[in-house]
Amino acid sequence: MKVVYLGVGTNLGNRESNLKEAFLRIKESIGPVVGTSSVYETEPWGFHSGDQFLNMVLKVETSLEPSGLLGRILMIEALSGRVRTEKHYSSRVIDIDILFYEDIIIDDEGLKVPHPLLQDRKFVLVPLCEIAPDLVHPVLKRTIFSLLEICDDKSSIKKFS
Ligand code: PH2
Ligand code: MG
Ligand code: MG
Repeated sequence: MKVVYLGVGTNLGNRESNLKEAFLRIKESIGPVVGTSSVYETEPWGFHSGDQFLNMVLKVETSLEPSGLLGRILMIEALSGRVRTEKHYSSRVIDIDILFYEDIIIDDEGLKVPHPLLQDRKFVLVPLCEIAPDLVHPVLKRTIFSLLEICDDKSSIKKFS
């Protein structure tokens, strides 16, 4: 089994049930969820919208290879009613991002791991730091705790549950 960290976010519809549904689908089609952060209410990062996000991070065990994992994620997003239209950021019912896949580095057109912007986003670092403060970023060679310490993202993020 491989250990992966997934970031989950939603800012449309019934956000709490979107997260619950994603959690169940991840458990069923990716693998056992062995770590769960709190849920945070966060301001949209990188675009303007009145719709605040709920974000959380999950630690999941899986036997899927990275490409298979991405396939399952896209399937779960589609089943949850996600429609991909614009190229830029926009509101969405569910977004599931691969933050880390073991300590593997992937730099393909369609898949970049670790997630290339995770160090810039408090909505990822704060929940991640709750469940994996000592995890070392394989490219930046720093722990999540220290990445959070030096992150200058000023957007608002507060515990929701
Ligand atoms: N996801 C984005 C862009 N901006 N902002 C917040 N607060 N939460 C997100 O999950 C998020 C975002 C792109 O996936
Ligand atoms: Mg995302
Ligand atoms: Mg995504």
